[in-house]
Formats: sequence, C-alpha cells, structure tokens
Amino acid sequence: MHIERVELRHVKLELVNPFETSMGVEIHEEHIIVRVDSEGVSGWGECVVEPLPTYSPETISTAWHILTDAIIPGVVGKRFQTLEDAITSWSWVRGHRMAKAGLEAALFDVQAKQKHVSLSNLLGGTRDAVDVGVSIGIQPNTQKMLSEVSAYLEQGYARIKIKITPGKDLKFIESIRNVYPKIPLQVDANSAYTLQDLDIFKEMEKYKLLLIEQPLGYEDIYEHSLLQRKLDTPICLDESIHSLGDAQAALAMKSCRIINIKPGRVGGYSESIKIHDLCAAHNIPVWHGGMLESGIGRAGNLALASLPNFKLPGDISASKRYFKQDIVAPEFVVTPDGKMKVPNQPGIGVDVLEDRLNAVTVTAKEFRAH
Ligand code: OSB
Ligand code: MG
Repeated sequence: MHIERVELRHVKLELVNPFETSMGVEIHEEHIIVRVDSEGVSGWGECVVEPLPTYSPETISTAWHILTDAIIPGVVGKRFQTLEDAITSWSWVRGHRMAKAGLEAALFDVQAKQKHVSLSNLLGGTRDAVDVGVSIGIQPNTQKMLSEVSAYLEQGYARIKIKITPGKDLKFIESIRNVYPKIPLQVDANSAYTLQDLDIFKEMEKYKLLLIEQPLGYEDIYEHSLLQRKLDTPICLDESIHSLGDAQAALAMKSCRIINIKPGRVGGYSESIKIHDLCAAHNIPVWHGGMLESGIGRAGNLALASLPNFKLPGDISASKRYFKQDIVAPEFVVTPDGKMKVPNQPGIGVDVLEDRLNAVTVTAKEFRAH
C-alpha cells in the first residue's frame, strides 16, 4: 500500500434539529473528513471529534494537530506491506484515539477498494442489513418527546433511545411507557449522575428499559460495578470504554452487561473488533453507537455493525434524521421494518459528493511526500 496523498477537511454540517444532551446542545455537526489516495483509489474516513471536549477530551484542534504533526508524517509517501503495518506506524502515539480512528478508517476503505470487497466483508461482517434505532435528544416537555417518539416509530425505527439528565428523566420515561408499554426503550445519561442518585435508577427498573447507558463518570469503571450490583436493568458503558483493556476491566468487575462500541472512541476498527470478540466470548452483547456522523462515517458504522455480536439495534439512523442533505450518495434510509442495508459495493460502498463536501468544508489541508 503506497500512500501518495492525504487530505484533511474540517467540515461543518447543519443538523435538521438541535441535538440536546446532558453535555449541551449541538446545532451543527463538525468533524474531520480524512481522504487517502493510494494506487488509483481514494479511501475516506470520518474523525468524530467535536469543537469542544464535551464528550471526549479530544477536539477538532487536537486531532488536527496530532494527525498533522505526529501521524500523517509517518504515513504519507510511505509504502506498507500490509494495512496492519500502516496502523503500527502510529502505535507510538499515546491516546488521541479519535484522530487515529479517522485515518485508520480511510486506510481500511483503501484496502477494501483495492481488494474489490465491501468494508463489511473486509471487517468480517456477516449480515447484509442491521437493526437500527434512533437517539432522541432531551426535549422541552413530555408532549414534545411523545410526538418525536411517535414520528420515529412510524418511520420504522426498531428501538428508541432518549437522552436523560437529572430533572428530565423519570417523567419522560413514564410518559413514553404509558403510551408505548412494549417498545424497546433505553436511556443515555452521558455521565450526568452519581451514586447518590441510586433511588432514581431503582425507580427506572419498573419501566423495563433495555439498558441504562453511561449513568456515572465518563472514565469510571469501578463505581458502575457498584451500581450494576444493585440493579436488574443492564448498564451499558459508552464513554468509559476506550480500549480492549477497559472492556476487560469492565467485564471482570461486572460494571456493565452490555457495551456500546464506537470506533472513534476506541481508536478504530481494529480495536473495535477486539472488543467485539472479547464480548462475544463472554456472552456480552454489543451495539454500535453513533456520533451524528455524515454518510462517510455512517457507511463505516454499518459495515462494523454487520459483525455477528452486534446484537442490539445501533444508533445508526437515516441521513435525513440528521441533515437536510448528506454528503454521500445514495443517502441512508431506514426500512419500515427497522433495518438499514449494509453497503455491498467495494469499500465504504457509497460515493462522496465532492460538491457537497466542498460546500461544508471550513478548512482543508493536503499532504504529499516531498
Ligand atoms: O452518547 O451516544 C452518545 C452523539 C454525540 C455524542 C455522544 C452520543 C451521541 C448520540 C448520537 O447519542 C447517536 C447518533 O449518532 O444517532
Ligand atoms: Mg452514549
């Protein structure tokens, strides 16, 4: 694999609706798109960093810096025997997993295109469609929440997740359960609670939630084990799992019964597959999280979510749930039975629309060997 050129683009896409969580409100989605040109093909990846360190300590600026000054100089103009060799070239860089994952994704796309196989096929996927759900932000009142839930159910989503924060939790869950006693329903706290809030979680048990996502500290594994011990509802860790080692610790401590995998959070597809396999061996289901990706990241998410131990619906929604217009074609759609097709064309399996990409680009930078 000869890496001739790398390009970074800071992109800014307007969301169709503001997305509110316990971490704040997002009106635009800003990420970094990575393009790698190698031997006649272009590979694409999406680096899911955000402008400020609300979800992850990484930001657009830190990832731009690490890619530009540490990672890309060891890749551009180089020839690697294998994809693994390319990935190993940045193993000396500590942390900065989202930065690594964006470039790794583009290299996987290059590899799949050069082998004329789909990314799903290259990663070991076994399904041609996956169950998908929707992640609904915090709403001003229960009335508005109910209309959101009903609209998404009508579109076919197989599972509803709502964001919660202290004061906007039980009454929202109760209002949904009153109208929809049976739908698969889960909640995501994004670390907004502490062990002092045990009574709130105890109260949630009667609503038969599929899971409670990341209730406690964003790097915590130990306190989640204390909470899980007191609950029948499964805890699912998101923010706390950055690596295979974190997943091993969480399973050993029984901190959760389900894990959310986001390739950006754990450093890429390679680490995601290790976590997927570890969980499979321990009978722990995983599901694919989301970072409001554009179609580039979404295509990769679908490919990864086609692996067999992704047993619960992912936060992988239709393009139009996020953006007026996506930057890839075809756009992603959800079927009436709550599934999304896994692209089966070579690589990520969708075409990047260059004019759309240019329209959403804030800054771009090109790297070539000199
Ligand atoms: O915690 O899962 C999360 C979006 C940004 C940051 C964190 C999270 C989310 C989501 C969005 O829940 C899910 C999606 O992409 O649809
Ligand atoms: Mg989450």
